[in-house]
Amino acid sequence: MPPANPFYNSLPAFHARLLTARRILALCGAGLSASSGLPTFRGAGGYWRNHEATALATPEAFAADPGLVWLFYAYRRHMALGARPNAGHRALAELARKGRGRGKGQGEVDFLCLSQNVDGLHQRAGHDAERLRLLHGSLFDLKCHRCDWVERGNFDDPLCDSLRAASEDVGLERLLDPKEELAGIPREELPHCPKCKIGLQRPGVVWFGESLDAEMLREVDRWIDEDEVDVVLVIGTSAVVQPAAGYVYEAQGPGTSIVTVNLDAENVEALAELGPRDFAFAGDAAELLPKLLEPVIGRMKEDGTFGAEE
Ligand code: BV8
Repeated sequence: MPPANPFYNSLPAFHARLLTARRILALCGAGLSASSGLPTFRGAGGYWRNHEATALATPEAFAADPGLVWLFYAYRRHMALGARPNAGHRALAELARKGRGRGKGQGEVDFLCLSQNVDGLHQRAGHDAERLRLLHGSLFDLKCHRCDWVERGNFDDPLCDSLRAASEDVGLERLLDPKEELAGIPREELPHCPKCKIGLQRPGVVWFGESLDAEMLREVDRWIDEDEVDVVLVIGTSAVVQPAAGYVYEAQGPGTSIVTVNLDAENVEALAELGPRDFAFAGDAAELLPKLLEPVIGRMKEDGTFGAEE
């Protein structure tokens, strides 16, 4: 792990803090899936590089050119299906599983993972659904853009014939390059709602300008308000998008440790408030998380599972 920041060498200090933690919240972003080969949004080669975020991820963009937006999301479905959860996803899933009862006398670790990622990798790592909130939905949920029809867990790739290009050669560069004239896909060739028959199916993600699921946000607020949160892990996110990023501060109490895990930890929003109880670890989340969480989840074994604590 590159000792790239003044807080790096406090791994033992962080482990000591972790062992006193009863309630842990994580906020995850695209950086967690980077090691699984999925592009982030703002980094080099990122999704938004040639397009403003709103150019492809808003209801208006879908209304204007549903075919282009669908090509983008069908391509991301295809890439996510070809990716595998990494050790960072698995370490968080283990924390959700093992953390529930750390052994006699140590009591429960109450862990909740908030993820901005829509790639399905947490779920494929076996993360307990009770301990996971997908703030921005999932590439693998479909819904009608007109009525209340929803289909959960659709992994068809290609989704339909007219989107076959997204599963073959279209490539991110062409999709995101506004200079590229991609052949429009006629509306009638796009998947339609099986319920109302009129509306188009759309990806089950939260677009910019759309509200997050109100019931889910109430649940998250209730969890945070239950008792002080000891540790907030801010993993692989630029902490720019709201209201997701706001949870870091909402969960922060007088005794809370904010722990930033990021390739360039120095530049993360959350660091701006870094205080004496906080930590920042610069490096790949897939490599850092198993080491950071080891006191609770045990050492990661060759086969990628997590052993009993020494
Ligand atoms: C809302 C799903 C109420 C889709 C996403 C104008 C009108 C309306 C709203 C707004 C507005 N202006 C501002 C807003 C609020 C807006 C917002 O936050 N905008 C931003 C751009 C400022 N928010 C909304 O619109 C939200 N809704 O506010 O509703 C409302 C309703 C109506 C009107 C007004 C208000 C909805 C936001 C949800 C958008 N949907 N995703 C899709 O995926 O296509 S957001 C999408 O982008 C992701 O889900 C994620 O949240 C975000 C990307 O952020 P990150 O995950 O952090 O990724 P990023 O690339 O930025 O950073 C990666 C980090 O990882 C970096 O720090 C990098 O250093 C690090 N890293 C890289 N590799 C590694 C690593 N770290 C560790 N290891 C590595 N290997």
